[in-house]
Amino acid sequence: MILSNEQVYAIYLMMKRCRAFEERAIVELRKGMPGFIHSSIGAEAIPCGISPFLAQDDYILTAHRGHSDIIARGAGFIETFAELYAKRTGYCKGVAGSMHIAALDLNILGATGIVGSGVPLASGVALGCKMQKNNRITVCYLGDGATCTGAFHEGVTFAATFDLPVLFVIVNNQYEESTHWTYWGGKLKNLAERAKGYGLKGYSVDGNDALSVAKIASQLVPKIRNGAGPIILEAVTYRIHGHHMGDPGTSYRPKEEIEAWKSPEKDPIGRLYTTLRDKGLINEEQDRQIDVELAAELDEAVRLALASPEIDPQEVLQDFVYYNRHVESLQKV
Ligand SMILES: Cc1ncc(C[n+]2csc(CCOP(=O)(O)OP(=O)(O)O)c2C)c(N)n1
Ligand SMILES: [Mg+2]
Repeated sequence: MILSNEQVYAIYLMMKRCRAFEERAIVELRKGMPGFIHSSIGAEAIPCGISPFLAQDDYILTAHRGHSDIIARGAGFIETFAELYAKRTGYCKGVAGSMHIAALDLNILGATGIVGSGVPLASGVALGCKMQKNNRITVCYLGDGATCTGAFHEGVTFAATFDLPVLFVIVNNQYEESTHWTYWGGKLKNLAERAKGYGLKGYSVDGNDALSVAKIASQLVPKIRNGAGPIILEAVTYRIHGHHMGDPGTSYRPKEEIEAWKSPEKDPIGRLYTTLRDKGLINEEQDRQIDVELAAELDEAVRLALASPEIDPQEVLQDFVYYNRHVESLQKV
């Protein structure tokens, strides 16, 4: 697969969007925005390389570090910031926040803070798609640590048994809170090897190289859509920040390691910038202009979030009423 210059540039822009969002979210958190931020800075190439190959009605699920996953799928700054600020205008009326955000209109079925719990959910969604023969696939983003959970085992077993159209993307950012992935990885050389235990195909890709991610996504997505069944893709990256923004992340790993991964030679945005610059497709001035425009868009999103009302407590209960009615109607079937 050869990407056009426009496609590569679009991936670059999307990575810049994800990075700018996260950087601003950290600033807002420090100003008093509620909740936690688990930063995905450094891992943007993974969703930005995969998303262009998904159809509009495909589904994604993600975990507690999922801001870039949803932005790369088209989530807007305005609704996402409103959600982070716990406002009525957020994607989930402000009751979900960063770790449980869903944008159903975009087929973003949700993040989850329970490590690994997205895996069986994704398999369930993929089962629904298979039964409805709707030709949709589901992408499930999960962490390296999530592969050690029982939920991962059950969810992947289920998907393998029923040959479901799902791509499990293991975002191996190398850390599970303060533990390096190899601590729990046993004798594995990489996490794609876990696929063998389920009789599935597993692939490992440099998750900081957006073009490599795009290339493998362009191959795996149509395969799954054409009935190949579930596939596991490990994308190796690095968690630049601490586990969440309250964790400096420096007591259990060398500072030099962090600095090396932040360098333009390893950083996914720095790497793609160099590629684009060498092709004459961008220069420093144009890059600065992108930052200026993103900052203005973020200023407006934050302004609107702050000016928005909180949800009326009665409305929270209403959503439960709808849920209960839905369950009741299912029970009658
Ligand atoms: C079932 C469960 N166990 C433990 C936790 C606490 N916890 C939150 S994040 C995390 C580490 C997850 O590591 P990984 O899956 O690699 O995701 P990352 O944080 O690196 O994105 C843990 C242990 C949890 N939220 N859920
Ligand atoms: Mg991890």
